[in-house]
Amino acid sequence: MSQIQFPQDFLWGAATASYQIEGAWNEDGKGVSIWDTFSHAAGNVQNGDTGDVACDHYHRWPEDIALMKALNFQTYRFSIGWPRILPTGRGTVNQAGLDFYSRLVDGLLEADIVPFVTLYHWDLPQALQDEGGWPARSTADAFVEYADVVSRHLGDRVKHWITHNEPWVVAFLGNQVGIHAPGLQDWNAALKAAHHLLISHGQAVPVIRQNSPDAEVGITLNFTWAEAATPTSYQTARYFDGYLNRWFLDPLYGRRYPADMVATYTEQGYLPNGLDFVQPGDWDIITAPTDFLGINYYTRTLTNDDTDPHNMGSRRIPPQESELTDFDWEVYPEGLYNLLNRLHFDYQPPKLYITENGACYNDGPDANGRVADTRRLSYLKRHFAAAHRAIQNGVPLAGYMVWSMLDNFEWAEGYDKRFGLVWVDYDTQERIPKDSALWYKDVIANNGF
Ligand code: IFM
Repeated sequence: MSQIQFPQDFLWGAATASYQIEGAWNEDGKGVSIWDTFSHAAGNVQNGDTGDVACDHYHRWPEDIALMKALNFQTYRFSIGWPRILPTGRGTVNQAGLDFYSRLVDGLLEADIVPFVTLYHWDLPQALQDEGGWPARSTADAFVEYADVVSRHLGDRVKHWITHNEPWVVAFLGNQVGIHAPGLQDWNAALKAAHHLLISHGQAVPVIRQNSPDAEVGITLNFTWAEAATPTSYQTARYFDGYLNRWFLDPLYGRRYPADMVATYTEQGYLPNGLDFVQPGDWDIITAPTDFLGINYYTRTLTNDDTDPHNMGSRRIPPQESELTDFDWEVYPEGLYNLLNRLHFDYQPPKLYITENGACYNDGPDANGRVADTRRLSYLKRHFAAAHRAIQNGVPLAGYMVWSMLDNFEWAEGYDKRFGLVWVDYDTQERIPKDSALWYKDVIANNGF
């Protein structure tokens, strides 16, 4: 008998993203993405790693589906590589790309696994970057064209759609901090990118609905739980909440951009022409009703008097006694509990899914080929329990997707950081379910633990 029982129909699974696992970077008519360009340029990714081969999922997807089935997954969240579908971002459609995802969706359905599709998980066609990327409004139009092509083709079988994954990361890590593709350091460009990502989301929602009747459509944001360790750093914690959470949440839920952040960005000179990128009608577009909010949660932001609000790197000051993952992120399940309550009571999305939660631990196989990742198992157990407590408070949480199904290409960190439930040997492409995966299999079977 489980002590923690999740609601009936709760959807359990795991997530990945195209560039992080597929490989086959230049096969079957695929165009070049900004991550191909960025990872191929020296100095951008640890060890010069690229996604050229990654987990070779493009060729090994039947084996990967069999693994998911063996692990009891009920859903699989994956993203579509835009340059596989529209190699130059718009116009000519690459049928081979559509066929790949069509086979993947059919394979999942045959295995009784619900396909949960993300349209944009960061691999923008390079041709669109050459025309200005997300800071250019025309990229939003191209996204809507892409969303139309994909949802027309897969919409009969895919019934869960996420427009964007973590638009904050796209806009700010890519265009302001510069550690992600395309590698710019320009605040104003990042704020424009954020707006155009929101616009493209709002414009795509009705298009997807039209092409995929009865589907659920939503967006996934990355969240932090921002707290002040000292009373004097309260403003700094609030700044990080605004920068990371509210800049996207508020417009999506009808509150427009948060006034405190607009004032700060104006003072800093990041908005020399004000919000000139906001056009008449934009707020109506951005607030297109959605069916769910996707939540990606990993850790909290804890500020103290040394935290510099204008330095991302200084935003996490874990207390000395805190437990850290192998990415040095603090393990803080209470942050997930707090966040779920806050989102439900403050913004009221009709439904929530945890579309990513998990941890980087680099444990590998022992002499017997077993991967005893006890720390990941413990991390997941405590976060599942936190989510369960939130459900008991009335939070309409409908599913949980662990990041990630496989160890994979962790962006600027390359292959050094492992988040998978399943170990990947990048030389042989062997997959080994870790102890956490075997435990998770039972959690799914019992709908609790
Ligand atoms: O690997 C990423 C993923 O692509 C987006 N969310 C966070 C994960 C871990 O950093």
